[in-house]
Formats: sequence, structure tokens, C-alpha cells
Amino acid sequence: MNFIALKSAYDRDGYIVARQFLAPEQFAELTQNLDRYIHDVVPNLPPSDAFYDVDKSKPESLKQLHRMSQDAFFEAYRRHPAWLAMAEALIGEPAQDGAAVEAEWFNKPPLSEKGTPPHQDNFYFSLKPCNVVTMWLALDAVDEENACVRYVPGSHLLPTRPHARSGVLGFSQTISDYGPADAVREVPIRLQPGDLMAHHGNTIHLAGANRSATRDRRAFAMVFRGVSCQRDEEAFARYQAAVKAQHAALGITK
Ligand SMILES: O=C(O)CCC(=O)C(=O)O
Repeated sequence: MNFIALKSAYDRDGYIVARQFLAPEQFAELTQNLDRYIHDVVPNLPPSDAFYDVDKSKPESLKQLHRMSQDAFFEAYRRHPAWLAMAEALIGEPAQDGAAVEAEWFNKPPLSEKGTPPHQDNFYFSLKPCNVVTMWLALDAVDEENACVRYVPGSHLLPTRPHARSGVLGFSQTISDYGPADAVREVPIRLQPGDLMAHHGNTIHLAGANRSATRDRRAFAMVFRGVSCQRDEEAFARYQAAVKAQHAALGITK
């Protein structure tokens, strides 16, 4: 991987794409463990760690997994050398604890109408400085039909935008003044299984509904914070209160 070229694109655009990021055997190891986790662990998880588009009685509607490091494989995976090297090249400093904060899984099941509202991750994380990268590995081919993520290039260089409650489970906050001038700048990121995209904590991103009746849109993601990041505890407490209120409104309890 040419980390110098990737770092310069990341600093300019706020995101990068690295095609076929993992070797085939590494990708197979990850997908086998994701299948195992979904089959063996997910049925016993509390509602806060596994979100469904419909509900648990429709396992095919599974749309998000959080706190996957409760499983020994994913706990160790947070330190995976390839992921860590890429993350540190992009943030330009060591990652806190030499590891990702957490491991997560995202899907837009076929015909899922719930998009990802436009947001900036650092509105959720509340880090200063915002030297944090989200790395998102495609598990399926993703394109406009099955709701690929869209980035607004260069948006990480401008101040954080105001956010408000979205009503979308798993993405509680959305940019409240997002408008046509933003939308015309969106770039759809088409990926093949094993391709990685990574974005800065202030890069605006979103995704639409999955219009395919047959294709999932699954991804595995990890977030790495630079050692210089400190959490703004007041902003984080406000965000957590907003999530709690949204979960209560959507009937999600621990
Ligand atoms: O998978 C998606 O639609 C969005 C994921 C996301 O917002 C993120 O990983 O920061």
C-alpha cells in the first residue's frame, strides 16, 4: 500500500479507498468469524448490541452489530496489524491503546428503506482534536442500487455542522441544515468485497435505501483514535442523553 499517496488524499478529501485491502485468506478468516458471530452469538445479545430493521423474529433484517469485542476473536482483531498500520498512516500518529475502539458490522438488508442520514462521526464521538478515522470494509459489492455510502469531499476541513435527532435506529443524529448544495457534492463509493474505505471523523457521509430485492449491503468497520484525541465530556454526555432518549422512543432497552 502506498501510504504516502493515501495520506495525502485523506488530508485533501477526508476519505480514501484501498482496493482489496486484505489478502484473500485474511478476508476469509474475517467473514468466517462474522458468520460464526451472527449464528452463535447474536441470538443471545441484548437489544442494544444488535439492531434489526424489523425485529429479532426476522433475523434476515439484522442491520447493525455493536460492541463486537465481547467476542475473543473481535477483541484481538482490534489490534490487527494491517488495520492498525493503515489507521496510523492516515491519522499520522499512534492509535490510542494500539487498537481500534470497537468492532462493528453494518447492513442495509434488501429493500431496507432506512438510509444512513447525513452525519459526521465526531458529532457522536466528541473528540478534540478530531484525529479519528473510521475504516469500513465492504463484505458485499456495493453501489448505488444497494445503498453504497456517499461522501462529501473536503467537508472535514470545515467546522462541525449542527446535528439533530434523526429518528433512525443506529444513527441517532443527522445534520440539521443538510441541503442541495451539499447533495450535489456527494460522491458514491462503489466497492467490491474486500475493498476498504476510510474517513476522517468530520467527513460528512450518508447512504440511501437499499433498492435491491436480493442484495445485502454488509460491511465491517473499526474506529481508531489518535493518541492526541481527548473526549469533550460535556458534549459526549449530551450526545449520550440524546441516544438514550431516542432508544426509549424506539422501545430499545438494555
Ligand atoms: O454503513 C453505513 O451506512 C454508514 C456507516 C457509518 O456511518 C460509519 O461507519 O461511520
